[in-house]
Amino acid sequence: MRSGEDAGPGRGSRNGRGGGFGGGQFSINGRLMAENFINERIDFNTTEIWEITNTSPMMHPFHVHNGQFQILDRNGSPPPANEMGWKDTVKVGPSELVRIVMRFTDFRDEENPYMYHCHILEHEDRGMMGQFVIV
Ligand SMILES: [Cu+2]
Repeated sequence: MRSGEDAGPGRGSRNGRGGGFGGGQFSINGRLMAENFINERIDFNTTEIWEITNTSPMMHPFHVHNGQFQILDRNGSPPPANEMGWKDTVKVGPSELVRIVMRFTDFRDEENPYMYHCHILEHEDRGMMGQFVIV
């Protein structure tokens, strides 16, 4: 997914570089969860495609709040039948690249963020989580 470079709270960039799980800690896009940092600002009602890569040696189930998505492809191949429906979580295995597509059509709010995170409790507790606002 797009990276949130450390340009200060609410200034997460959208440049698409350096993304993914891993990096030696339980980080996403090189960052641990920080309560005062908005990782992404997403335009209301536009189509989003997020690229989720996993550079760690373990699987991470990536979960997004405030919407559902569809899986475009997994390592460039179409998803299997059981992954073709609407999802709010997708497994991303080691060295995998998964692309998801979604639109955020509800609850536009510049102040109150939603979360995306690994759905393994021990991982999210160690910082594998980020915040986004719909603007
Ligand atoms: Cu995880």
